[in-house]
Amino acid sequence: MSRSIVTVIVVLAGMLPTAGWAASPPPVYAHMNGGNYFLEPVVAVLPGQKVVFVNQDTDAHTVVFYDPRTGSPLPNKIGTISGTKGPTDAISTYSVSFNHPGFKFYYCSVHAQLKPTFNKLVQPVKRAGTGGFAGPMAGVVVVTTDTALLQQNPPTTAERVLDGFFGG
Ligand SMILES: [Cu+2]
Repeated sequence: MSRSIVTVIVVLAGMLPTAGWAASPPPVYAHMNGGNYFLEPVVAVLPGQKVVFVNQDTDAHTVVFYDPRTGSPLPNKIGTISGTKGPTDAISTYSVSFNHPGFKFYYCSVHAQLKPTFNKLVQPVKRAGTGGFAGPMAGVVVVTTDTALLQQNPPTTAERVLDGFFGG
C-alpha cells in the first residue's frame, strides 16, 4: 500500500466520532415483557443518542427518570408505554435522549416505587403486590463519550424487537 493511501486512511479515521459512527448513531434498545423487569437495566449512550424502551408485554409500563438525591422526577423525562398485544401488532415504545454526560436513573412506577435510604437519598424497590421478577423494575442510562463503556451494552440492545421475548 502506498504511503499516500495510508495517509488518507489515517486522516479519514481521525475524522470519525468517538464511537465510530459517521452520522447519528443508531438507538440503543431496552426491552420489557410480562416478567416486569428491564432486560437491559444498564445501558450506555452518547449525549443525544436515543434510548428506545420497547414494551413486549400485554400490560402497560412506565419509565420515570428521577434524581436519586431527592426522588424528584426529571422534567419531560416520563414515559407511559401501553401494552403490545403480540408479535403481529404495533409495538409500543418510548424514546428519550440526554444532552449531557451523567447517570440517568429510572424506574417503572407501576411495578416499583422509590424509598428513602439516608437523608433524602432514594432507591427503587419492588412495589408490593406486583408479580414478576424478584428485583425492582428499574435501571440506569449512562450518558458518556467513553468508548469502553459504550461497547459494554448487551447485544440485545441493538435489536428493536426480540423474538421469543413476548409474554413473560
Ligand atoms: Cu412495569
